[in-house]
Amino acid sequence: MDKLLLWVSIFTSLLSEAFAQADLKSKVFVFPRESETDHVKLIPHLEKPLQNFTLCFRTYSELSRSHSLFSYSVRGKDNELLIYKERVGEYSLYIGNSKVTVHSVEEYLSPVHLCTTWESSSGIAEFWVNGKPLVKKGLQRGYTVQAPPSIILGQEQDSYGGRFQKSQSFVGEFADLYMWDYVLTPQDILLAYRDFPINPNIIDWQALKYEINGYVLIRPRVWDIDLNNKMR
Ligand SMILES: *[C@@H]1O[C@H](CO)[C@@H](O)[C@H](O)[C@H]1NC(C)=O
Ligand SMILES: [Ca+2]
Repeated sequence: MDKLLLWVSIFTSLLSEAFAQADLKSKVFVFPRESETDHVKLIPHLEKPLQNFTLCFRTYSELSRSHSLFSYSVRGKDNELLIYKERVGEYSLYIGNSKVTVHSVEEYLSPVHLCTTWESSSGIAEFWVNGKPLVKKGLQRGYTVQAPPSIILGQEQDSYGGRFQKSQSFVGEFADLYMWDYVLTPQDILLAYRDFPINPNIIDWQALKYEINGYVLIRPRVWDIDLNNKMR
């Protein structure tokens, strides 16, 4: 019996090492085709439920149809925390299956830096697009986002870790994902926008634990090299 337990624990530690951990600074995940399978699974540093959070990332995509940007599901609730792009300049945040939708002035085919914050005590949700705040909305005041989650990039979960649909998949480039268990100050949001995120304690793009499934590649981020040939 003791031997069995030993083998079980060795097997579990091998399993957890099957996930790569890497510094993806100045790199992107490329989702090069539309599919209902290709995705990246993320392993967050998160054991406790969430009362507050901030989530930031960049995308560069040709999609004009609706698609999933960040899918966080827990057992029994697939849309526990979901960021969904409805169309160019229109984003929805789902918390515990309720949603709010916000609008921004945005150019089709330009890279987007998006931050979303939510605070349980007020229910206030804030979106920041390319360093500019959108109109605040509120949802699920007093709610607690459950953990542990299954977090998937590239597909939208309709069950814990699965049931994807091609029509909701992400196609394009995805980068600079950071997540905190509190609401960042506007100053810190702007720092994340300028590529200096401060102490992301749930997900850190510079020490990312992930597992690629299907046709997803890691490539340098080239879409914001400026004329002096330096990264912003
Ligand atoms: C969430 O934020 C509120 C203030 O906005 C704070 O009072 C509360 O302690 C925070 N909760 C956690 C778990 O950090
Ligand atoms: Ca869903």
